[in-house]
Amino acid sequence: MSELATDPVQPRRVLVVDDSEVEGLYIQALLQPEFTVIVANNLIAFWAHMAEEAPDLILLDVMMKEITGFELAQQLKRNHEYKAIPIIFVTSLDQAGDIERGFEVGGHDYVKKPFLTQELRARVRSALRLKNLEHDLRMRSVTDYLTGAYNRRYFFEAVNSNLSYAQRMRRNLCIAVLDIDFFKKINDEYGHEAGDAVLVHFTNTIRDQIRKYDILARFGGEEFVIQFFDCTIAKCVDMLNRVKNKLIETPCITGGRTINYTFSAGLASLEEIAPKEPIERLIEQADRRLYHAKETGRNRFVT
Ligand code: GH3
Ligand code: MG
Ligand code: MG
Ligand code: MG
Repeated sequence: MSELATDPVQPRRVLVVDDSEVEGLYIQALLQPEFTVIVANNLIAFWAHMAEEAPDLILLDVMMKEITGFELAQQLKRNHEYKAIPIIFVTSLDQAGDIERGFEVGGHDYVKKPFLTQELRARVRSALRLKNLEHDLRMRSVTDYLTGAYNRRYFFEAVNSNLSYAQRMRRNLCIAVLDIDFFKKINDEYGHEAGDAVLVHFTNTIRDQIRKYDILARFGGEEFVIQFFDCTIAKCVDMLNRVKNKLIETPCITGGRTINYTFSAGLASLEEIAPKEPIERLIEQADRRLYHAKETGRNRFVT
C-alpha cells in the first residue's frame, strides 16, 4: 500500500508460458536476474504455478499444443482473481489480425518473435510499472486512509461475490459488527489524535488475529465490520476473544500514554438468512446484536 507507483520496479515474478521448453528457458535466461522468472510448458504446470502464487506478469505464447494463448488469456480475464495480471503475448504470429486479436482478448502488449532482448526487457518493465500504478490506485480507492482497513464500497463488492460462492459451495460465512466502547470519552480525555491512534491500533490488532481471507472494513467512525469466510460462529467468537485478550496484553501506547479500551460486537451467520437474501440482512442482524451488547453492559459479543 505504501509502495508508490513512481518507485523503481521491484524484482517481480514473471511467468513464461510456452509449450517449447527451449523457448521458455531462453526467455527465462534473458529476463533473469532482473526478474524472478518461472516457466510453464503445459497447462498443468501453468495452473499449478498460478495456484501457488499468482505472478505479476504473464508472457504468453500463442500457438501451443493444448490451447491457444488467446483462449488462455480469455480464461484469465474472466477470472476475478487473475484478471488484473497483465499479459504480454510473445509469438511468431505476425499478421495484423493476430496482433489485433491479442489486444481484443485482453493482452497488454504484443511482442513478435524474433524480438530484440532489450525491447522485451523494456516492455516487461513497462507492463510492471503500469501494474504497480493500477494496484496503487486500486488500493487507494478501496481502503480507508487512516487505518488502511477496507472501505464500505470494497466490503460490499467482495462480500457479495463471496456470498454467492459460499451459497453455491455450501460454505458458511459470518459477519461481525464491532464498535469501540466509550470512544467519545477517549477523544475527550486524550484528544482526537490519540483517538486516531486507537483506531489504527484496533485495526492492526484485529488484522493480526484474523485469517488472510477474512475481510476487515471500517464502516465509519469507530465501527468496523469483519467477514469471516467458511467459519462457524463459535470460531469467530474465538477470534474476537483473541483480539480482546491482545488489547489487554498490548494496549495502545501513544504520546507516552497508555490507553486501555474495549469493544463490543454483534455476530450473524449466513445460515440465518434465506438463500438469495442480500448481505445487508446479515449486517442488520449483526448490528441489532451489537446494539444489544451495548445495552447489556458493553465489552461483550452477542451471537
Ligand atoms: P458506545 O460505547 O456506545 O459506542 O459510545 P461511543 O462513545 O464509543 O460512541 P459515540 O457514537 O457516542 O461516539 C463516537 C465518537 O467517535 C464520536 C466521534 O467524534 C468519534 N469519531 C468518529 N470518527 C472519528 C475519527 O476518525 N477519529 C477520531 N479520533 N474520532 C472519531
Ligand atoms: Mg508454441
Ligand atoms: Mg462506540
Ligand atoms: Mg459507534
